[in-house]
Amino acid sequence: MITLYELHWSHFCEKIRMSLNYMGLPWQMVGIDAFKKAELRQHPLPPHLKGYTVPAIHDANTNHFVMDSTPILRYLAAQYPQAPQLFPGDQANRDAIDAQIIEFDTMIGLPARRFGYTQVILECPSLLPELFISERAGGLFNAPLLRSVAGHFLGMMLSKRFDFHRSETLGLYEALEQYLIRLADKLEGQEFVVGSEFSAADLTLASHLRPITVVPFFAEHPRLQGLFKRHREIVARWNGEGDFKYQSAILKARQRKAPVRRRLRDIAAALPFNSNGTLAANDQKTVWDWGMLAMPFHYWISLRRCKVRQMVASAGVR
Ligand SMILES: N[C@@H](CCC(=O)N[C@@H](CS)C(=O)NCC(=O)O)C(=O)O
Repeated sequence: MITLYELHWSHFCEKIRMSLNYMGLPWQMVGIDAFKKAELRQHPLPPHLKGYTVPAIHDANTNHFVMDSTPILRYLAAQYPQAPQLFPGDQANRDAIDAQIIEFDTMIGLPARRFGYTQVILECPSLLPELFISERAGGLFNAPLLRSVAGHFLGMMLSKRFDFHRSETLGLYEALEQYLIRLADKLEGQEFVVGSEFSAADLTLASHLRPITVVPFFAEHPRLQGLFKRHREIVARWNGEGDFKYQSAILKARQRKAPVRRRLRDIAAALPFNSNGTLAANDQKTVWDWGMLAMPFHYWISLRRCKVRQMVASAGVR
């Protein structure tokens, strides 16, 4: 049996769940505590990685522990060649799928995570304690007032870890927008992301789009609807669990308040991420250093730059 260690709402983990379902392998999931990561620490840290992250798998059939989503896919494909193939076709096609996945992990997976969490912070920050610390202190953080304070505190920690507050100065929304428009144009009229067969590249694209389904700037973008259609079809088939908690929480929040949108800007920007060859880039920063002192400012001011609450999109706001 394969055990998947995960944070259930993570799109990198959804990528593995869908891949295991696609391959038809027996597997079980174990949710981890993101602060302790005790289940991961029972295994030695793979030497090429800087710290423990999820998804990670332990395969009891081979006693292998594999961390990082694309190395996990490579392992599964090599270990279970009789199962439906994540990397089908000849060697050139397999290499192209692999390279495409690493690019998506880096160019979509990282900024999409920043924007998804930012939207949660802006529209329903009290979801954060439920995601991260609902079991702590006998459920104390589920009490209304504490939950709200803890939500902002966790929001600040996450902003420090992933630099959410720098997105607007980096032009990151526009950079991902431009990347996705190019991708949408390229995939128009093309059934599969790579070659002539369904592959892990299709699953990866579908999972990495999920966080930005809650960001009106992307979700309502007239030129990105083809990508979101692909996302919906693939997750319905290979995941089938419906909305994630953050999607439902944001929908609920929007029944009370208008969504948070962005003022549109006409700027050219490039994504500031580079993969390390066969390993995707990651963007976690240290939380507890002197930079944390500036976080209240960044959390309440920089993070909210360009953002506006508005019921429907207009010429200058989406
Ligand atoms: N490139 C990695 C990304 C993994 C990653 O960053 N996982 C996040 C969850 S989305 C994590 O474990 N975060 C824990 C932390 O930041 O300490 C992959 O493809 O698996």
